[in-house]
Amino acid sequence: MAWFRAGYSAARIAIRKTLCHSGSYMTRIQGLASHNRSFHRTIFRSKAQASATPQSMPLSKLTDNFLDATSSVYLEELQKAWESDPNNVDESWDNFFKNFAGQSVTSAGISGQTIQESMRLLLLVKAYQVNGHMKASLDPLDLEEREIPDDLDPAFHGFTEADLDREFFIGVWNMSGFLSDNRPVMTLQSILTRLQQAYSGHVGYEYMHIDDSAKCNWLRDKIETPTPMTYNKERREVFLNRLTWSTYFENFLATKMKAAKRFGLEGGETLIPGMKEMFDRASDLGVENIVVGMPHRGRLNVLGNVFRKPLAQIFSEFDKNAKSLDEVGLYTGTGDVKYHLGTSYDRPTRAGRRIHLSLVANPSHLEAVDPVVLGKTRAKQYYTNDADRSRNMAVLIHGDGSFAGQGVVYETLHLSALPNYTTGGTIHIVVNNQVAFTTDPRSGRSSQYCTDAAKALNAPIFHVNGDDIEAVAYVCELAAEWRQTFHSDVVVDIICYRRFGHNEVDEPFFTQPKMYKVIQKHPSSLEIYQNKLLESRDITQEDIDRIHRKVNTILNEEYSNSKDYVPKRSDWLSSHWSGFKSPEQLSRIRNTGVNLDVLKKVGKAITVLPDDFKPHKQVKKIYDDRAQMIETGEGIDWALAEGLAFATLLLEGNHVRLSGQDVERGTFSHRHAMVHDQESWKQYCPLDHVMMGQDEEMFTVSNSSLSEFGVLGFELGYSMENPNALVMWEAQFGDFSNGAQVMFDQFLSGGESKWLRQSGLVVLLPHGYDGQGPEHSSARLERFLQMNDSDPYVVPEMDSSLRKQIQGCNWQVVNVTTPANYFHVLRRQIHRDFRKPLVVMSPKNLLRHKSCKSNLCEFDDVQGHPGFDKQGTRFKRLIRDQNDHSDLEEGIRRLVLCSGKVYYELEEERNRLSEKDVAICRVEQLCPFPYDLVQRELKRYPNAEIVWCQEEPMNMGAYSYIAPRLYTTMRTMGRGSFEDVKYVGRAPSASTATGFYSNHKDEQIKLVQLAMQPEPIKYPY
Ligand SMILES: Cc1ncc(C[n+]2csc(CCOP(=O)(O)OP(=O)(O)O)c2C)c(N)n1
Ligand SMILES: [Mg+2]
Repeated sequence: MAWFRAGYSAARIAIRKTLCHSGSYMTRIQGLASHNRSFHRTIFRSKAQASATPQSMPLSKLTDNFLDATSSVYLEELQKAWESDPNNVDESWDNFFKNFAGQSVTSAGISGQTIQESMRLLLLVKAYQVNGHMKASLDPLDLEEREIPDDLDPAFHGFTEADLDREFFIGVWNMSGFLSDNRPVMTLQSILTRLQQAYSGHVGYEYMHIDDSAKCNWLRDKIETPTPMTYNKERREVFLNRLTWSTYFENFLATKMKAAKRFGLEGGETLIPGMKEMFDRASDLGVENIVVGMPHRGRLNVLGNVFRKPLAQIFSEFDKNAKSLDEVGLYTGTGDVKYHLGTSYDRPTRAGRRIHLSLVANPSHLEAVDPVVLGKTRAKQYYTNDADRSRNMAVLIHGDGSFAGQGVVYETLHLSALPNYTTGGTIHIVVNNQVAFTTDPRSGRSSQYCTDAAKALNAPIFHVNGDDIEAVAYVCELAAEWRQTFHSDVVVDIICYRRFGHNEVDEPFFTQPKMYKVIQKHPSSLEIYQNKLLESRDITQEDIDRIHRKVNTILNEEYSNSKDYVPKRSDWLSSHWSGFKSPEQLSRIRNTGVNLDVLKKVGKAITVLPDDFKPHKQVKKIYDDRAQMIETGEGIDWALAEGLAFATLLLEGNHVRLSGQDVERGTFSHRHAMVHDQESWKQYCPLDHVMMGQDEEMFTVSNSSLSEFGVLGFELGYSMENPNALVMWEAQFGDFSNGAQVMFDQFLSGGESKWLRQSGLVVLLPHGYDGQGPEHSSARLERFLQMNDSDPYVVPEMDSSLRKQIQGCNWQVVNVTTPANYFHVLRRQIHRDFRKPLVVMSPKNLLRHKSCKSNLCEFDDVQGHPGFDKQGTRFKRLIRDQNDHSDLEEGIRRLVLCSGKVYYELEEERNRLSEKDVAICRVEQLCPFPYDLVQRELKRYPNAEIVWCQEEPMNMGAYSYIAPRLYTTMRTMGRGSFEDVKYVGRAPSASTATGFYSNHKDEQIKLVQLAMQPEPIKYPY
C-alpha cells in the first residue's frame, strides 16, 4: 500500500499546483505556512474563488483507496477507469462503485443523483470527519485565526447553491454515522448543517488518524447522530450547580487570600464539572478507583470540589502560621507547598455509588508525575485482580505548554499499550489556556495542537470550547466511554483561557496585552451558562440566586471553621500499609537467611527447564551450571543469588517485579530470566514456577521501552501502592539513569520527607571501571550519596536494638561485592516494617568474576555457617578483611577501606605482593554509613594508616561522602583528624573515565599499587 499513498501525495501536490495556476487559490496557499500553530482568524473564501474549475490530472497519478481521496477530478477519472474495467481501481473503490450503482437505481427520493455526485458528497463528509475540527469554534476568546482547509467547502467538491435542496443518498457499507448505509436520504443543506453541527461546533474531533475502522465507526456513531445531543433540565441544573461551585471556589480564594499563590483555574472552571461528569460516567461503567495526576493549575479546586477534601482544611493550609504537627511518633517530614500534596477520598457519584479517588503528590516538575500515576494504577490492577483493567483507571491532567513540551509525556504515552505497563487506557485532560507562563503557543510548540503527540498512539482527541459546559461534559463522558470500551488512551483538550496571570501576583499584560484586553471583557463560563439557561427557560433567576446563596454560605462557614481547624494524624499510610512504621518508630532488624531445604527446593525450581524445552545451547549451559551450584552449594554467582532472592520472596507471598531495558536477558547476558525455545520460539520463565499454580504476574520480569524517566517513574508509582512487593528498576548502564534525574531528585530522594509516602523501590545501576569508556563506567555514585540526608558530623544511635539509622535516612546506597550479600540486601528490603528506596551500584565484570562467588551456606540461617553471627544471617553492611584477623592486630600498618569491585583488584595485588600488613575492608553499605562497624575495624587495627581507595576520580565516587564520615568516626575514637583520612584513587577529572583502554589499565594498576605501597600515603595532605 505504501506506493499507493506515495502516489496519492504526489497527486495532491499536483492538484494543488494546478489550482494555484488557475489563480483563485493563490492567496490562501500563501497564507498557510507560518500561522498554523496557534489559533488565528479564520479566512473565508469568496464565492468567486470557490468556483474555480480544476484541471484534470493523468490517471496514473490518482491511485488511492477511497478513504484517502479528496479530489473530485480524481473521482471522475477513477469512475471512468472503473467503468472501462473494475480491475483498474483499488478494491475499495470497486466496492464503492458497485454499492452506489445499486443504490442510486433502487433508492426512492434520489433526484437524479449521479455516482459522481455521490462520490463528491462522500468526500465532503469525509473532509469534515478529517478536518471539521479546523473550522470548529474552539477558542472562547475568538482570537483563533486558522486556515480552513479547502475541502470543507462544498464548492471544492463541485456543489453549487442549486444543489442545496436536492436529496442525496450517501450510505457506504460497513461505515457508521453519516456514511452508514441505513441513513435516510437527506438534502444537501441538511447534510451540511449536521456536518457543521457535528464536526465544527464547540467540539473538534480528531480521530481519523486511528487505523481501526471499528473504533472510528464507534466514534462516528456518537458524533454523527441524526440530531445534535442535548441535556435535559435536570442534568443542566447539575451542571449549573457544579460550575457555580468551581467558579465561586476560585472567587472566594481570590477575595480571602489575595496575595497567596494558588495557580487559580479562572477561565478554565468547566474543568471541574467536566471531571465530575467523567468520573460519574466512569463509575457507571464499572470504574471503582481513579488515580489522578495533575499540575498546579486548578489543583485546589480539584481537591476541594472533585476529591471533596474538607474546605476548612484547604483554607487552613493558607494560614502562614500553620505548623506541622509535633505529636509523638507522628512523622511530619519537611512538607511541601499546598498545591503539590496528594490525597485520597471516596467520592459519592451521581448514581449513588462511591468511587475511590487518589491524587498522587507531585513536584513542580511538570508532567513528571505522569508515569508514576500509571505505575500506581497498574499496581492497583494487579492487587485487585482487575484482569480486564476496567475497575482501576488513570486520569492525567496537563497544561497545554507542558503537554507539548515535556518529553516524559511521550514516554508515558508509549507505555500505554505495552503488556507489562498498560493500564487499559489513560484519560488525558488538557487545561489548554493557550499560554504557558508567558509563552504563546507559537513559541511553545511546532505542532498545530498541543495534543498532537497523542496522535502517534492512535488516541482520539476531543478539542472542546471551554466556555461551553455542556460540550465539555459531553466529551468528558465520551472519553470515559471510550476508555471503558477500548481500553486505550484518549485526550480531552479543553480550550480555555487564563483570566489572571500565571499566578495571582503576575501581571499578564506585560506579555499578552492583546489577549488580556479580550479576557478583561470576557464573561465567565458561569455567566454564559446562566444566560443560556435563562433564555431556554430551563432555570429561573431565583434558582440561580438560590444556588449562589447556598454555595456562598458553605464557603463562608468552612472559612470560619478553618480558623480552628486541627490537622488530623497524617494520612501517610493507606490501608495496605497499616502496621508499617514511620521513620520515628523503631522497626526491629530482622534476619534474612533462609532455611537450607527451602533454598535447595526453590533453587531447583528456578534452575530447571522443561524436558521438551530447547534453549540456546549457551543458555542451557548456564542453567546446567546453576543447577550444579545448587546441587553442590558452591560457587553461586550473582544471577543465581538474585534468582534465589526473588524465589524466596515469592515463596513468602511477595510480589516481585523487575523492569528496565533488556532486563529479561540482562544487559550483560547474565540473567536469562526469560528463556527462549530455539525451535518453537516459546518462552519460559523459571521464576514463574517457584510454587505450584503460581499466578503468572506474581513474578514479573519485563523488558521496557527505551525510556529511563518514564519507566523509572512507572516503577516508582508501582512500588508505592503496596509494601509487600519487591519492585526493581534496572538501568542498562548506571549512567543512563541521569535521563531520569527528575525521578531521583524530586521523588525518590525526598518523596517520603515531602509527601509522607514510602517506597521500597530498588534501583540497579551497573557501575565499575573496566575500560569501557566515559559513558559506561560510572553510575554517578557521588550524586546518590550527595543527596542523602545524614549529617556527616554526627554519629547516630548505632546500638542494634535501638538503631533507626536507615529509617531516619532518605535512601540507602550500596555497592555490594558478593552474591550472598546481594541476596540479603534484596531480602532486607521486604523483611522490615518500613520501606526505603535502595540504590544499588550493581556490578558488571563481577557477574562472571572467578572470586565473586558465594556458597549456599552464606544464604541460609544455619548456626555456625559463614554469615551467621549471634543474630542470625543478615546483610553485611561492612565486610571485614577476609584474612582471619583477631580483634586486635597491632602489626597492620594500613587499613584500606573500599567499596565495590575495586576490592577484588586490591586483594589480587595484595596476594601478588604477599602483603601481610595491609588490611582491606569493604564498605558494602555506603549510605547510611556503618559507623559502628567502621569503629570496630579501626579498633582492630590501632596502628593502621587509614586509607579510602576508590577507582573513580576524586571528585566522583564515594570519596567526598566518605571522608567527613570517616573523620567523624575517627574523631569519636580520638584517632586523628580530617587530614589523617588518606586517599587513593583517580585524580579529579571532568570526564568520568578515559576512552582509551590502555590508559584505563595503567590507571587501574597504578591505583592498586599505590594502595599497597610500602611508604605512607601522603595524599591528599
Ligand atoms: C519541568 C518544568 N519546567 C518548567 C517549569 C516552570 N513552569 C511552571 S508553570 C509553567 C508554565 C506551564 O504552562 P502550561 O503547561 O500551559 O500550564 P498552565 O500554567 O498554563 O496551566 C512553567 C514553565 C516547571 N514547573 N516544570
Ligand atoms: Mg497553559
